[in-house]
Amino acid sequence: MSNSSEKLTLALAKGRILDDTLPLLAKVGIHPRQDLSKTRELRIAADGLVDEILIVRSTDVPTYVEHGAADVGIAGKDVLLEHRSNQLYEPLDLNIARCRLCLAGTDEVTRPSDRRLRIATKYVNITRDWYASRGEQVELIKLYGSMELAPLVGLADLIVDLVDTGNTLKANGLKPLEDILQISSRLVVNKAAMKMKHAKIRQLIDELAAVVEGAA
Ligand code: PRT
Ligand code: MG
Repeated sequence: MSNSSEKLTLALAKGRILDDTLPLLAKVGIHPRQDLSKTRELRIAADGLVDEILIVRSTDVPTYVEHGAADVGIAGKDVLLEHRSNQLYEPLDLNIARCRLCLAGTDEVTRPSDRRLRIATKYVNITRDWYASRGEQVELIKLYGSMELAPLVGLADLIVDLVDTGNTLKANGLKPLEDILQISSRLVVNKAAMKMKHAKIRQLIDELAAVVEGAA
């Protein structure tokens, strides 16, 4: 069924994942025909194994791939775990955009006696599961950014957020209290595309894997 005329579409997010991904793509001979950091176009033709790159919001990468609007995508493990799709294969850890998901706060965790702990985060599913696995129910406050502010103004007791250098927490008088997960970006593949375009996708996985291995 598979032949070399099949087109392969890759969903990618701007920002740090794109910065770390472009050198990987170049090493396997995939070259976008425009400068992705400059163009305003969201659909960019490419040369090499991938024919087209879609520029989407990082949290939307799993959505594009699970619906088959893109055959493959690159997304943070944080985004994938929070999104919770069972329609995606995750064949390769690209080992880029690494960070950790942390519980953070102003000081040690002191549990209020009259109510549940209040946690502000973008990662409500991951946080709920993590606390549930320790037998604790917490009140979750969903935020879309600037999580560090929440404990400072009494919106939450603690936050769950991504930490790299720790500078953002520090600048807001917070510190990491516990690591929840180690994060890196993953290649994800649409399940139907994996069957229909198997040869090309297999080649992409193998070539990227070789580059990641070499870099390790
Ligand atoms: O920015 P936008 O809202 O459009 O989308 P996004 O925040 O999802 O994109 P982006 O590019 O910021 O992050 C995309 C992915 O990069 C995340 O899903 C992670 O998998 C990965 N990644 C790796 C990070 C970080 N490191 C990181 N440090 N994502 C975000 N951060 C943020 C963090 O949220 C905090 O605000 O950087 C700040 C902390 O950094 P330090 O170095 O001060 O600790
Ligand atoms: Mg961001």
